Amino acid sequence: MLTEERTFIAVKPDGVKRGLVGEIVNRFERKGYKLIALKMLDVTPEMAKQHYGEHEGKPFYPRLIEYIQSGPIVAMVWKGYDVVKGARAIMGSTCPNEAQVGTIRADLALVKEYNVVHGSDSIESAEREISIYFNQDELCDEYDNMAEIVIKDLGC
Ligand code: IDP
Ligand code: MG
Repeated sequence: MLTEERTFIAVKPDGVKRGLVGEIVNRFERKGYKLIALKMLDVTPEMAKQHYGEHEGKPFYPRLIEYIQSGPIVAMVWKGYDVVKGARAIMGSTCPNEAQVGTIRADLALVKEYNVVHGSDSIESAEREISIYFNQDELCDEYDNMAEIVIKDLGC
């Protein structure tokens, strides 16, 4: 039986400034994932540190913290079957030149320092990241998603 998960996806400040929000949302939407939350916000220093705590001490950490606060982000929660892994596949590898052609980062980004999109790397990270950016009452899960209906109809 397929199980449903949630993941945290964000269009990073470079993606917002370059006008790529619609393009990036579209990649996840057309796959069939269910959008259950979306908002634009300025990341605070506290949020940035919580989000990227795992990278503290690495050479690129100070620039990463600066980058994620360099303009508004578009924060989202997506739900679906195996969505954590599937969303990472749609995003592509961290370094755009190593990412598979057809992925967001391969198609839309040049360097890993400005790779336009974030996506959680595990179910545990997803739940932690969702709680940094959203309150429970901001998640809108009470509607039907067509892709889920089709899958249920097929009896998977
Ligand atoms: P991910 O975003 O693909 O999960 P992580 O390794 O978690 O990649 O790194 C978080 C973010 O930090 C990356 O998306 C990228 O923006 C930045 N980053 C990662 N590695 C480097 C690096 O070696 N140099 C500069 N920036 C990096
Ligand atoms: Mg990561």
